[in-house]
Amino acid sequence: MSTVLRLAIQKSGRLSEESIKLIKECGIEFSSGGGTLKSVAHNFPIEVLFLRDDDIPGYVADGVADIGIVGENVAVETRKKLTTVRQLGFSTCRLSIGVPKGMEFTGKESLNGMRIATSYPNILSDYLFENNIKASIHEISGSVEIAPGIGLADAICDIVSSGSTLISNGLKETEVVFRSQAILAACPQLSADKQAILDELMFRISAVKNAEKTKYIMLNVPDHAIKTVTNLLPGVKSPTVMPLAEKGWSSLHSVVKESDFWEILSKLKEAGAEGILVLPIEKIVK
Ligand code: PRT
Ligand code: ZN
Repeated sequence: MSTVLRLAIQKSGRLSEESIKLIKECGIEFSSGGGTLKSVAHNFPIEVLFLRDDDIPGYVADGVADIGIVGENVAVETRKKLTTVRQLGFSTCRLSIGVPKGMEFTGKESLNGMRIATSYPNILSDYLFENNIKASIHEISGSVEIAPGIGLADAICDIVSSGSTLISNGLKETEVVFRSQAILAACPQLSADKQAILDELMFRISAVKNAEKTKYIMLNVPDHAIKTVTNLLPGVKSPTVMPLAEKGWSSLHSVVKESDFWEILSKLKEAGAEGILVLPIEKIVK
């Protein structure tokens, strides 16, 4: 039987949708609906396992799965031996200290002597150790944010994204303990065959990630302004310039970062550019 790489992703939760989308954008087709526990891709040597996120680091470290997509917070907390292949840029969040909003808090030293409730005792104890803070950790598995209100703890250390959960529980965010995003993690010992499949997958993921937040731009430019406009559009290498049927005009094609686009738009117009088209890009192979 030919080698298949086993990829573990979250079955249902905050990581699932983006994980599935990423793999599908890599051109890998597999079914992901319903209560599927595993699914074999039909056009790439990969098998997808659908698991609870907390189980992914252990499965990957033990080699039950070869690679997995999981939050850095979970990967680091479990202290499993994993290789971080790359960060994936989604499910970003932070692990922060929250204290009752009326509490005086002047900095991390204020944590000395406190009881801190968390589901992340390992990450928190590393943080306290590194910052030379003596506090006690109260491990709880869920609804951490209610701990101060019921007198279980003085402060909490929990995942924050928008911050609204803290606010609605009468807490304020103080110190950021850890910043997290989804990562692709691998078992430290992969066979050469599996490593080759992973390399191909990584190549595809890079192409998808390079294309994110970039746009393809096409615009008409009077020939005398080509140089000015070219300088405004760095592109992958340099813009493509093609003559238009109308004499004295050319069409320029290039790639721009979406974040730069609005800034250069007015400069492009000033330089005489017209008929500006901006299109999405699916993949960029460098
Ligand atoms: O069932 P399973 O065990 O697989 O899933 P889960 O319920 O344990 O995890 P899930 O799906 O909630 O989160 C998976 C991963 O998403 C986490 O490990 C983080 O890496 C990442 N992530 C990103 C988040 C958040 N954002 C997030 N906001 N995980 C949890 N939250 C929770 C947080 O615990 C808190 O209760 O959302 C609340 C705070 O959100 P805000 O926006 O109010 O600040
Ligand atoms: Zn979980």
